Parts: sequence; C-alpha cells; structure tokens
Amino acid sequence: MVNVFNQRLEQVTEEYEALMERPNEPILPGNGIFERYKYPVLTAAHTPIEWRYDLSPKSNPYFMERFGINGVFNAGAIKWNGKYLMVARVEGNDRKSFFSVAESPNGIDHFRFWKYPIRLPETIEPDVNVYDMRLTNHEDGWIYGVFCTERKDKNAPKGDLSSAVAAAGIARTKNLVDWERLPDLISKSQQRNVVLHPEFVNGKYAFYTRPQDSFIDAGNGGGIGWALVDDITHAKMDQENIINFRHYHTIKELKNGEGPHPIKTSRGWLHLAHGVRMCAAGLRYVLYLYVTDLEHPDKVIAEPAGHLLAPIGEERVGDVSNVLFSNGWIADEDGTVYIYYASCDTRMHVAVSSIDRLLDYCFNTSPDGLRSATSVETLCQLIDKNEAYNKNK
Ligand code: M1P
Repeated sequence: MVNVFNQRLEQVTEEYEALMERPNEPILPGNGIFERYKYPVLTAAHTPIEWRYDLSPKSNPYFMERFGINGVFNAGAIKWNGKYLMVARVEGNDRKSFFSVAESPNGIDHFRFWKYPIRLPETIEPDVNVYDMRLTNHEDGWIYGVFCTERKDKNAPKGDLSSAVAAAGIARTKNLVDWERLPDLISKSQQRNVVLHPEFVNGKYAFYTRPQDSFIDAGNGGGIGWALVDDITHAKMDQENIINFRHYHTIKELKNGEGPHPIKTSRGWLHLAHGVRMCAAGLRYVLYLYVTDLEHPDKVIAEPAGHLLAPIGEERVGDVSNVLFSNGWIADEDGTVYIYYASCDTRMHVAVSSIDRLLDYCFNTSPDGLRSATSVETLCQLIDKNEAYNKNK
C-alpha cells in the first residue's frame, strides 16, 4: 500500500510542478487589439496538492483526493506589492464557491495559490454561496471586495429547492488575508455583478449595479446601473439609473453586467462588461468594452459594436459552455492591460493589450447601428477608404 501511496504522490507532485513551471506564450498575430495566451492561467489543477489530498499514508493509503476542486474561474485581479494577484472563485465538487488568492510575478504565468483560501466572515444571515469578487483599491484607503452572495429563496414554494436570492456582499481588507465583512448592499431588486467605482463621486461611494427581476432573469432590469451610496458600512441604494442599456438583436439582448471596475484613462473611464444573448445552444456570454466620461463616469461616450472577446476553441467547452466572463483586469504603470477572463465557469485565461490599443478600438470601431443595413454601410465605408488609400499610395 505504501508503494501505491508513494508512487501516486510522486506522479501527482511531478505533474503539479510541471504545470506550475510551464511558461505561457502569446498566440500571434492575433487581431491587433489584444493577444490571447496559449495556456489557461489558473485551473482546478493549479490548486495546491495540500488542498486536495491528505498527505498521510496512514489515513490516505491510496493517496486519493479528499477535497475535489471542480473549477477555478471568475477572478478579481489587483497589482499588489509588485505582484499580479487574482482572487479566484474556486468551486469545490460540492458546488460551493469560495475565494482564494493566486499570485504571479509577471501576470501571464506561474500563478500559485496562497497557502489558505480566504476565510470570509459572514453576516447574521449566512451566505450559501459566494462568488465573482470585484476588487477595488478605493481612494478611501481600503481594498474592497464586492461579490455575489446567494441564499435560498425563503418564499419559494415547498419542494422548490432551486430558487435563490442574489445580493451584493461587501468586504474590505488592507492585506488580502484579513477581511472585514460589511452589511450587504440594500437594494430594491436582486443584484449580481455589482462593482465599486475606485473614486468618490460627489463625496459618495459609487456602485455599478445590475438590477434583476429574479435570480437568473434581468427582466425589467434594463442593463448596467449606477447608484451613489453615502455610507459604505451601511450601504443602501436609493436611486439607481441605467447607464449601459440592453438592445434587441445585440450581444447583450438578454442581460449584461459590469466586469471589473473601470480603468481611468486620459480619454475617459474604460469599462469591460459581459453581454448575454439566448440561442439554440443556450445562453452565450461574451465580453465587450465601453467608455464613460472622466467627469461623469455614468455617461457613455463610446461603445464599439459587438464583442471584444467571445469563446473560441477550448474556451467554448466547460461546466457552463459558451461563456466568457471577466471580473478582473490589471492596468500596469506602462499602460499594459492584463485582461483575466474565465471560460465556461471552469478556468481562467489572460489576454494582453494596452490602454492605448483598447481606447483606439473603442473610439475607432463603429457603434452598433442595430440593423443589418447599417452594418453593411459601415463595412462599405471601410472598403471605400481602403480603395482610395490603395489608389493614392
Ligand atoms: O454562468 C455564467 C455566469 O452567470 C452569471 O452571470 P449573470 O449574472 O450575468 O447571468 C453568474 O453566475 C456568473 O458567475 C456566471 O459565470
């Protein structure tokens, strides 16, 4: 038996270390807007061996997994003490998610989890499931984690064990290890994809919201909302205005949601969001960008048509197929932008771009004309321009 144990321990350790050391590489030439990378940056297999196995041959003679990890996805991100950090949603085989920090020296590979997952304090009403943390290094000096807290719907009819209620949970920290839990954001509707803006607006905390009629359906919730809050230690939204709308026959026809908090640039706040539409294969989640005014972060000034990133290849397959989702990106001092995105609620990837390139994309890609004819017109204008350029060169 000790043989089985030792053999498996050796194999598993070898495989794990090879994964940890594997260098990533950009997929070139790409589309010029960003570069995807060949390997996912975080997966279930990246979780430490100590999390999954009992390392004692006495109590685990077969060296079998004692705590299964189903997926690692939807990670918030932050640059911290010169390191690239993701606070990932780690989901166990038991379908419960929790948060864990993984750290990389360069943002594209060698991500390793910290020793322990985050021990997130609960409120008086315990969370059943927590996920999708957005990190905001706020000008008030705290790092906030705003996430979805999910609990069973107390008003669900007897026998309905699926209906749930989603709300925005809020926690804050100074070191990403010790977290203070604040009361959940009070809102008239259910909320998911709530994000804290990094600066005060009119002296108040500002939130991007996503009002929804029920746990799944945005319904009358018209899109990404915006709300100001006086006191983050008792956050309550009085007024919520939609700032980024859904439209018929677009990538965000069914619902949308803010990704990570927007990046401040010289030309406005650069936003990453997800859009969802329905098709025969089910819901399809893609990522898109928009820009809002520097002085008025709630006023959209540019939004290219369509998606920035949609699932391709291996990204299309996973626990919840046909999904790209992002709640984390890092803008480096030199303008490089690391977009951390999850595919199919299963694994994390990185795409690399720059603030300049993403702004160029936002301001020089036509907005959605919302009709086939307007798309053809946009295309013909580009062909005409290229015709003229080729003739005159
Ligand atoms: O399964 C896809 C995503 O579904 C939800 O996103 P939204 O609220 O926009 O529908 C979230 O549960 C998210 O975690 C998940 O990735």
